[in-house]
Amino acid sequence: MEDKKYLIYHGLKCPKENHTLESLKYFENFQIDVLDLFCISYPKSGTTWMQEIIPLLLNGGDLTPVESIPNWERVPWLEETRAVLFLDKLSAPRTMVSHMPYPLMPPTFSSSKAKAIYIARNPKDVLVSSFYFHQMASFLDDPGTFEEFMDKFLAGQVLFGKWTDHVKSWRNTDLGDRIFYITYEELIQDLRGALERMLRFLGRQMSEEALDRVTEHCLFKNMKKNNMSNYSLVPQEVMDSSKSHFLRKGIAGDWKNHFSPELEDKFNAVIQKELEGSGINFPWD
Ligand code: PPS
Repeated sequence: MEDKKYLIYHGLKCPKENHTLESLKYFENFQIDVLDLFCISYPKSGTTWMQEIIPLLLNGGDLTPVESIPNWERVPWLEETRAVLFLDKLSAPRTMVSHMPYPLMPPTFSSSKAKAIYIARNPKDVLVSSFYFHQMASFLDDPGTFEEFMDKFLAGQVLFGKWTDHVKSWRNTDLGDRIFYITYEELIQDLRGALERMLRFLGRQMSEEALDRVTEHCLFKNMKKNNMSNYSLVPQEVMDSSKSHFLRKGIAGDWKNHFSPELEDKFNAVIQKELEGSGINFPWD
């Protein structure tokens, strides 16, 4: 049955607000350049944060682009309708984000030399963040109660499918040292240190002073004020900031304010079973 709000792509829900058959074709046929850089995330894991961080690491810490170009234009989503408008205009290295699982990446991605950064976040906080996002974004279904939304999340009936499928798909790649793994929690704990590690992965250098500036700029309290990144440019009828802000709390562990002990047991049981044998260890385990 045709869904009003979502396109179903290889079984994954993609919002029609910013995904079309054409945009997904563009994604599939995208010709990857050796210098391209991908930032991959399951939704609500720190995508917007990376759209702020990466351009600054690549340009030596010049704040001009992140303060003058909207995040979806400076680091576009490869699968979204806006990619075709903005990607061709970017100078190398082109940087883009994607919520796609690894097996759906454009066929030339794995044989290319393009690099990828994968950011993961505690799925309990992903769930909480997504719950509020569904309340404020008119292009998404009403989430219902928190428990109802958790059931949908665990069943993978949410944007881009199951969280566990996503993280597992990106751990089992043949990308070798072309991929760098980082977590939202590491950025929260030591942003400067995480930026230094990403700089090394990207083969870039930055003065201590520039690194201080970038770190300060990318703190939640400062990014929240950046109109090019806080989604205040989006009309209220599309994202209703009176219900929730896109840059909402920006902390690790907000799930503790939302999970009862019963919900925590249920959530842990499903996630642990699905990650069993994967060999993946996360800092929140
Ligand atoms: S989306 O819709 O997939 O693009 O969302 P995404 O950007 O991946 O995730 C949104 C959450 O990331 C938080 N965020 C930050 N946290 C800390 N510091 C900084 N600088 C930052 N920037 C974005 C944002 O607030 C959302 O998390 P919650 O928990 O809802 O606050």
